[in-house]
Amino acid sequence: MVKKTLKKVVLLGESAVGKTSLIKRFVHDEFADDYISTIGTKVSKKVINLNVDGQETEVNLMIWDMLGREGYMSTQARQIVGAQGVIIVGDVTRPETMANLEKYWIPMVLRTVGTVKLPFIFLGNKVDLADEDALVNTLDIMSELEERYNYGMKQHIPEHLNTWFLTSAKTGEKVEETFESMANLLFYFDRAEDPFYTRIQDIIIKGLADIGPRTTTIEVFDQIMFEFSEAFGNMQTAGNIIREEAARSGLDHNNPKKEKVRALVDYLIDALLEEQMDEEILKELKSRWLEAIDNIQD
Ligand code: G3D
Ligand code: MG
Repeated sequence: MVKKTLKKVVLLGESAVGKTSLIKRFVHDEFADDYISTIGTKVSKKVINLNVDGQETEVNLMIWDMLGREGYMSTQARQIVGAQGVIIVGDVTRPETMANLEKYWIPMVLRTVGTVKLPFIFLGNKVDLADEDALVNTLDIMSELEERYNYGMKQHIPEHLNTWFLTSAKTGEKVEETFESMANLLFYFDRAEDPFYTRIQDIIIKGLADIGPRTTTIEVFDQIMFEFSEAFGNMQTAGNIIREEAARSGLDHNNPKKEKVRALVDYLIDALLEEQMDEEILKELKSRWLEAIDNIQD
């Protein structure tokens, strides 16, 4: 029997990076130079058939195109709600749009979707126009994004697919592969849990009962996560922030490195500052965390 699933996927990224063109290319297999800039959202549908471990699955993608401009935060956030997959697009000929994948779009998605773990696919579009510099810059960004946000994901999808691509809506390069990869990731995520989030919950539960000195990197990292969650108040949101900031620090939760934990401390303190917490208290908290890191023995 064919299993059927319906999934909402949104395309995000600055205006004119090529979101609408990519969807047109994928859904209708055409590229129109005179296509009118999108106003608001448009939803297109396309079916992808998968066969994973002998199980036939029909993934119905509902693809949301949207108005991509910084500053329309609430409109964008509303449209991300309920999304099961996110494709974040930059234009390789405009480096600032590539930098904004991580600076703007990823944090925005993570804050909007809360505890839900979503598959991300990153695109550098307009590769048909790329020069050498643009390619080098894009490849750098992509390898970092893959490491931070899609670590280990590639092994769950067929070998010819990936979690990032250099695409061209104009020539069609890697457009099909983008959506095929998304369908595969969605299928995988259906069954997966978020190991990082499970760990944070674990720490919160265990942390409540735990006492005694912390001397290894993992113990100190756990302590920081626990105290941050306590200071923050809302455990779920705290967990999201930790996950997001840990990714930004390049911290691998299975094997945390002292220097990455140190970087994380800065981000977490910033997050608490944003919550209007007392600066004196934060100063104390920060120096305690840094001291704990200095005293790590492993
Ligand atoms: P958006 O939906 O992200 O805002 P659009 O972006 O799909 O509207 O594309 C913006 C402009 O970039 C359009 O040009 C479109 O034709 C062009 N474009 C999109 N993708 C590609 C690509 O892969 N290669 C090239 N060469 N151009 C692309 P206009 O001139 O209509 O503004
Ligand atoms: Mg558009």
